[in-house]
Amino acid sequence: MAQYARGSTVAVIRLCNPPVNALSRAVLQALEDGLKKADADPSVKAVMICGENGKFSAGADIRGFSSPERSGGALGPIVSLIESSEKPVVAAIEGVALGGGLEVALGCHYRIAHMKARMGLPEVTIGLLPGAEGTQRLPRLIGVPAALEMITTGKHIPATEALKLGLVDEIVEENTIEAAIRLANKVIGQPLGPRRLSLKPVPKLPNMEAFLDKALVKVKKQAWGCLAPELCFQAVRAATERPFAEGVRRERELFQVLLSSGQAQALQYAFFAERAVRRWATPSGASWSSAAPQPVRKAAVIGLGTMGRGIVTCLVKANIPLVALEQDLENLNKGRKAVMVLLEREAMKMEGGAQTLDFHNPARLQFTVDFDQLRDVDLVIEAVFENMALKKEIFHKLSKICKPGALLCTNTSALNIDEIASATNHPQQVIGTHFFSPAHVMRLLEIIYGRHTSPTAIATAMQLAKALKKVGVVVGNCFGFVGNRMMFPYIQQAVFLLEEGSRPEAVDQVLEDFGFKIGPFRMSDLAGLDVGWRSRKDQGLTGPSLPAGTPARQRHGQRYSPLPDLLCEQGRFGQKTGRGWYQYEKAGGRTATPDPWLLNFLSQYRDTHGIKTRFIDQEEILERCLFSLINEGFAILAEGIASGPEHLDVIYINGYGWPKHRGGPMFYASTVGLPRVLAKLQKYSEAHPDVPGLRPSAFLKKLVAVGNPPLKEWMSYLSQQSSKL
Ligand code: TC6
Repeated sequence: MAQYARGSTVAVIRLCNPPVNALSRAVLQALEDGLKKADADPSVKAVMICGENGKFSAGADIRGFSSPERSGGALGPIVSLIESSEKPVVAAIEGVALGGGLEVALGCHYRIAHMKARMGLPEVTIGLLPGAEGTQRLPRLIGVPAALEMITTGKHIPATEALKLGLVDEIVEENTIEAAIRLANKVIGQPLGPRRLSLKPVPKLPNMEAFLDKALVKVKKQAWGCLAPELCFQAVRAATERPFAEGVRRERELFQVLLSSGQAQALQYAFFAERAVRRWATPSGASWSSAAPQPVRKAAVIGLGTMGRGIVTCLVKANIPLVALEQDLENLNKGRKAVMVLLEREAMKMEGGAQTLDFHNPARLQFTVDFDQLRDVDLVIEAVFENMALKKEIFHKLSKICKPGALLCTNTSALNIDEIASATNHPQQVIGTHFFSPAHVMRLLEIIYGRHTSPTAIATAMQLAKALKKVGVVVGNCFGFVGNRMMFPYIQQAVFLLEEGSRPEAVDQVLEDFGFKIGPFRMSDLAGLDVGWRSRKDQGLTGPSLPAGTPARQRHGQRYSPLPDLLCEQGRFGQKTGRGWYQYEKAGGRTATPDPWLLNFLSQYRDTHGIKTRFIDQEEILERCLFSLINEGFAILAEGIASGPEHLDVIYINGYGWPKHRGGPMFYASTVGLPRVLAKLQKYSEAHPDVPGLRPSAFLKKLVAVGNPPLKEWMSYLSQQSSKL
């Protein structure tokens, strides 16, 4: 709702729709009524619009975009109504003014903001554009370059920057509402024409065309298959080419295109999925609503390899005092140097420079080889080499040294949390925290509870994720957890496709065209083929422990491809050795080019194993890779390893480069239609009966059998599953 109140001469309209004053239909109606009332009341000389609870408004109600009675369409005319008022209207911006909220403020004749307020037009991030005339007003106010940047990236800007850009007229440190009322009183009677943005020309640039052409190239490059940034660009371009009213018409057309695109739905689903996973729950009944986190006043990181360095960096950035431990002085000094380089770089990026990151102070960041220094920490993150014996040894030590309540986290991508916990006296405090490389950049934190992990431990790990500005997703304990477990069949299919006749660049291209930032082979070269090789040797799938007489392309009666092992035996570990699935300009090089050696090698391999090379089309590549990954997702849901499809999607978007505009693998499956996914899996499974990853999961079959229900209903069918699942 919007509350209307009349002071002596200034009418106050307060947007109120907790928690963020989203502009629902009811709010818009009340806003319109308030404006009309103020207009009709001769004693009112000016109007002030503000938001309830220190927040102006986070924009249109995103949930409303999927309902037939959409709230968005009504906003443009209301913004026009504000602007055309014969009485001055002042926006008092506190907290946030985002999307439609900022568009309302752009309709006002004056804008005054609190120092700590943030503003932005983030519609692009949910697959839309500022469709309440924002693409036409903003360039008129702050110029085309700054408007384009805000509209095509959706970034939020602080009030100080808004003032510099001319987006707000004034910023205040104290009471914004009082300041806005003062301003409103001051401007009564002043001409409003110059304050109406729709009447202003778009500021000219000497080389507008050239500027726009260059900007479009940049926007397309960053969009990575996502429609909204380019359509946002086109709407702003219209502002530079057409009068206001025509620009608005163009904006509406483009808005409709986006609104009906599947991408907007996918991005809006992703927005809510990210928020839904905060409300975690486990099958044993522990949940976010009853578990309280314990405070983390001091932490420790063990191991300063690539992962440990990134983890230290994010803890320092989160202002958590920290002890960083290595096994010996040589590794400690190497690790310390690398951490300092990372921190210097991060400090440069932060507002205020190195002053804001206090990492030279040993009381905040201490490097040591002495385990005794861990006695008083509240939380330890172990980030050593992926080796069970080593991890158990460390956890045994930790359980003796750390104080009884300390949370003991292991950064592992696949190892059994329960086995690690068995080395301690406090298994309830042991939890998996799977960071993604580079740990100070990637947003995902997979949080894995073991059999004994306490609800407090889970809540504390979730709280840590929030402090580190990461998305924490709580999942159960199984090999590879959620992310890597779903990745195994995907990678496996990619390699099988090579055996059958495809090429790394063909497979990568299909998946990159789908929207992945990087295809499976380029990714494997980047991560290093030796990592998987080591794990397969540990599992006895290859190397000296493989029993003599094991067929080359079979393990435990299932199809196996030794191709990655053979590459490793040749020293082809990927980028680090300059050769992998591709060749690189040098060891450590980044530019992948197809390697004729590999083509030759593949052809000999096929001859050796009597595989008839066949042409594999793009559809088969895409379906076999993606549907096998999705199939594993259904198995994960059925086993209760994750509590909903949103968890899998949030993991994939934030940790595995899944294109957000496709909403995550499970959302994608729902858009493809489960009957189609099932039919294709059945077809591929019949062609490859020795590949379990292609065998449709029982849960997928069940969902198809009950009529392909919408994603949000999937889990309700699980409780009705037979115990055979
Ligand atoms: C638009 O305006 C288009 C206009 C053109 C029309 C023609 N709607 O993120 P939080 C909910 S498009 C509905 O946890 P924070 C959110 O789901 C819109 N709900 O808090 C959550 O609910 P839950 C353009 C919304 O402090 C709760 O509020 N605007 C909306 O970390 C708290 O949110 C945007 O894209 C909404 N607009 O961050 C802004 N916004 O508790 C989107 C939030 O049930 N919002 N909710 O899970 C944000 O970026 C952030 O929410 C925030 C607050 C920065 C406002």
